[in-house]
Amino acid sequence: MGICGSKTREQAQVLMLGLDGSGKTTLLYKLMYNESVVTVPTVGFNVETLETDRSSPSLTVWDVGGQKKMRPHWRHHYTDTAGLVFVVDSWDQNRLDEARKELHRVLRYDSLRGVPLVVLANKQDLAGALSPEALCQKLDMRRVCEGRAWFIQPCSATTGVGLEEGFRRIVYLMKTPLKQTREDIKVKMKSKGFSITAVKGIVLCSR
Ligand code: G3D
Ligand code: MG
Repeated sequence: MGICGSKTREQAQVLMLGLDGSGKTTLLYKLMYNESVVTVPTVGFNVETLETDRSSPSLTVWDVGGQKKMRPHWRHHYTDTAGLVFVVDSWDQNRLDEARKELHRVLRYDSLRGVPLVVLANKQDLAGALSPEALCQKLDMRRVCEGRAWFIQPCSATTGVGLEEGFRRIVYLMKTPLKQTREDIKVKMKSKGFSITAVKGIVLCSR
């Protein structure tokens, strides 16, 4: 499911969704090039490859436009998706209900059943941004993610804080059986020596 072998390298498709303006494109380019780019609303999609170490597949990250008119196209990307990243603007509480509805709609698709999810609680640099715990409640995560490995990662695409960690989490969840992830993820990651380093926009995961 979404991880295809090749002679050279395994590839896993990570689908990054979220409302328009949540910060998807900004965070992808911050992660890749450590640069703050001026974005325009994404029409269509951006695709970038994040390299990992050889024990993990490299990630093909699809940043699909989040405007209302683009959302019906999201489902065309579901079939080959090994990991889902849903970006939320943690500061804009006016659009949280809309974000919740879209997230729940995505998670109802059969082809995404059991696919691990990381919610990136973006824009944590802004005063008044909701905490991951508050988002967890507002997005009704525990109920809607029953039977799925998931994690909420606070981050800021502007400063870069939490971005690598978020993608490290999705790799971890993709590689680890759900039963295991139910235990304390933090402890497990620490004990496995799971680490990540960004070098010139390349993400390296090692265990
Ligand atoms: P999208 O790809 O999800 O549609 P963009 O979102 O990456 O285009 O970002 C939308 C706006 O949010 C941009 O501002 C961008 O600079 C801003 N943004 C993204 N991430 C963060 C963040 O972590 N913190 C803050 N403070 N702003 C962020 P503009 O002004 O260009 O619309
Ligand atoms: Mg965009």
